[in-house]
Amino acid sequence: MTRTRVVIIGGGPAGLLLARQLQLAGHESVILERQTRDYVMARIRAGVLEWGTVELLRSLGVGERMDREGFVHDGVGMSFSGRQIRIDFKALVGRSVMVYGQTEVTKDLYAALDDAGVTIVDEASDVTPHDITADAPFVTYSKDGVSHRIDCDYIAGCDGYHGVSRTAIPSSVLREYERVYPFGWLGILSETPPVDHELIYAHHERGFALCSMRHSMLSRYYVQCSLDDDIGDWPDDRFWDELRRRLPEDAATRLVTGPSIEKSIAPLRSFVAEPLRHGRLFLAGDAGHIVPPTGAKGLNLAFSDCHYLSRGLIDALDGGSTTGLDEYSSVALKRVWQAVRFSWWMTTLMHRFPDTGDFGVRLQEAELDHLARSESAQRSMAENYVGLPF
Ligand code: FAS
Ligand code: PHB
Repeated sequence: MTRTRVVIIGGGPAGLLLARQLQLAGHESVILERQTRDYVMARIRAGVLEWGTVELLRSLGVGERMDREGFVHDGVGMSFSGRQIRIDFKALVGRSVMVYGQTEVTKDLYAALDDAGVTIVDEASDVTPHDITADAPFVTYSKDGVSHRIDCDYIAGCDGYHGVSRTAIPSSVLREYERVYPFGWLGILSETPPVDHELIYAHHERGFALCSMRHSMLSRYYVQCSLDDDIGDWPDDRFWDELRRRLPEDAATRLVTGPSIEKSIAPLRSFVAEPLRHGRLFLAGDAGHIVPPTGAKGLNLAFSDCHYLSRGLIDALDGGSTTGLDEYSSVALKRVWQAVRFSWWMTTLMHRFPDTGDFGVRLQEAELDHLARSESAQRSMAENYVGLPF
C-alpha cells in the first residue's frame, strides 16, 4: 500500500482502537507496529477499564467477550493502619468499573481489525514520519529489508512513551512536564484465586501493595519496590511473604499463593507532552502522556484520546470541519491532566517515599482517615476512579 488516509504508528491499544473507529466510519488506515503480534499480545499491563471505556468498546462492537468474561466491580478496598474501608462506586456515583485485562482488549481489537481487513504491518522497523507540517505528509519504514513509503492525510502517533512520534515534534514547540517516582512496582501473575472479590489498595509502613485479578483463577499482585531491585532479588517466596506483611490480617490469612507465571518491575512516572499535535501529526496514549498505574488510568486515557481524535479525523476526512482536529490537543489534555492529578494523588497517598518521614506518614494516615469518614471525599475518589466523562 502506498497511500492511505491515516497512518497509525503503533499497534497497542491506542493505535488499534483508533483504526477500529476509522474503519467503522468508512475510512482507511494502516497500522505500523514495530514488534511481532505475539510480542504485543504477550504484554501484561492494565487490568481495570473505566465505565466510559466499557461503553466505548461496546459501541465499537468489540465488547462482547469483555461482557462475557470481564468482572464488573462496584467498589474497591483501601487498607491502612490495620483496617480496611470500601469505596462503594455504585452507591456514591452510580457507576462501576470492569476488570478485564489490557491483553484481552488488545486481542479483541486485533481480531476485529483482522476480520475487517484493516492493514496492520507487524515488525515494521525504522518507522519515520515525514513532512508533518505539510499538506501531504508521509511515513517510511522497512519490512523484511525492503523500504516502503506511505503517503497519507494524517499521522497518528500511538507508539507509546518510547516511540518515534513525539520526537518528531521540534523541541522548540514541545513542552514536557514530568515527575519520576523514587520506587517501582514489582508485579506478578499467579494461577491462584484472588484474595478478595474486589481490588485492595494497601498503604503500609513497609510500602504499597495492590491485590488485583484477571479472573477467578488468575490473580495479579503488586508490591512497591526499590528502583535498585531486579527480578532476581524477588524469588516467589520473598514476594508472597512481603505481600502478606503489607495486607490486613484477614486478607493475609486468605491469601492463596502459587508459582508466578509472569514477574516484572515497572518504573513509575507522571509525564505529559504538550501540545499533542504538530501539523498533521497527532499523539494519542502513552506517546503523549504517562501516569503511575496507581489510579488505573493509563489504558483508559489512551482510549479517551482516541475518542476525541477519531471524531476530529472523521469530520476532516468526511470533507467537513477541521475544528475537532484543531481542538484535539486542548480537549484531550484537559482530561489527561485530571487523570494525572488523580494518579498523583493516589500514588502520593498510598506509597512510602524516602523523604515521607514521620510527619508525612501522619499526613497520609490523616488523609486516609478523612477518606474513611467523609462521603464527599469518597465520592471524589469514586468519580475519578470510575472515570470522568469523556
Ligand atoms: P503502548 O505502549 O501500549 O503501545 C505502543 C505500541 O507502539 C507498542 O506496541 C510498541 O511496540 C509500538 N511502537 C513503539 N515504538 C514504535 C515505533 N518506532 N514504530 C512502530 N511501533 C512502535 N495502565 C493501567 O491503567 N494499569 C496498569 O496496571 C498498567 N501497567 C503497566 C505496566 C507497564 C510495564 C507499562 C509499560 C504500562 C502499564 N500501564 C498500565 C499503562 C499501559 O497500560 C498504557 O497506558 C497503555 O499500554 C497505553 O497504550 P498505548 O498508548 O497504545 O501505548
Ligand atoms: C491490574 O490489575 O493490573 C491493575 C489494577 C489496578 C491498578 C493497576 C493495575 O491501579
